Amino acid sequence: MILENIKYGRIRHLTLLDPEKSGPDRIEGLIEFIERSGSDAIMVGGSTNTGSKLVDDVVVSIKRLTKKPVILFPSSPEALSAHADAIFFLSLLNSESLNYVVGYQVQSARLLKRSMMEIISVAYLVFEPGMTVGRVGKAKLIGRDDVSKALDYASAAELMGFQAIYLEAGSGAPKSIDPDLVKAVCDDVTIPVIVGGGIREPYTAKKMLFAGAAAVVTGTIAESDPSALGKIVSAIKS
Ligand code: 1GP
Repeated sequence: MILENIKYGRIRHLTLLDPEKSGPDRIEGLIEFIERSGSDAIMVGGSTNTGSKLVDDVVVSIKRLTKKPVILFPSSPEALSAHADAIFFLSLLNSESLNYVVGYQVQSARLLKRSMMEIISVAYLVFEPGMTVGRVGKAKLIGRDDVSKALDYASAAELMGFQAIYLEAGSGAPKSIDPDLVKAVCDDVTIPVIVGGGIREPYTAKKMLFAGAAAVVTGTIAESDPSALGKIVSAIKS
């Protein structure tokens, strides 16, 4: 089970691939790098308005090239593929739009229940600067060091029964979330905490793990500098 593997430290680094940027021509090279880096799992998603055909094609290609688990990270109820192993069933709790909190989930829930995928309910909290997901998801951004607000949301997420919390600074963020805030959240909740957005340096990734994060996600680095991915994964696992 993927959630169990995240919880017990068997999945500590996840690579996010955006289907729009990881088309069939690039996917083979990217998977080769991911394999060599030692990253534990692959997330697919990220861009806005990605159609299900493209997501499905990318997931099928990835499954053909690697045995690593593939987890959907959908930006919309259309960005799904039954060929993935699991889905982060996200609720963007600090969105001002009900669609991102529960509306899109209502649209896809029955379909997902009939799939073979592991469904992992994740409270998705978007922090400053938020980048595209902050804008598109109409997030009321949480300050990257606003511990009190982060604890309010994280505690609510835990009491509402989410299986994990994802602290997101936004893909391509110039700065990650403050590791001290990550520590405060991890100390306060019993569910696994996943951190992503703006993590490009091995020491930043390591700090997140020291802070108590169960897993770290990197996306941009795999697309812009795949060789740096190995250094991040090694730092996490050292
Ligand atoms: C986005 O947190 C991920 O959801 C990855 O962010 O692209 O900045 O690594 P980066």
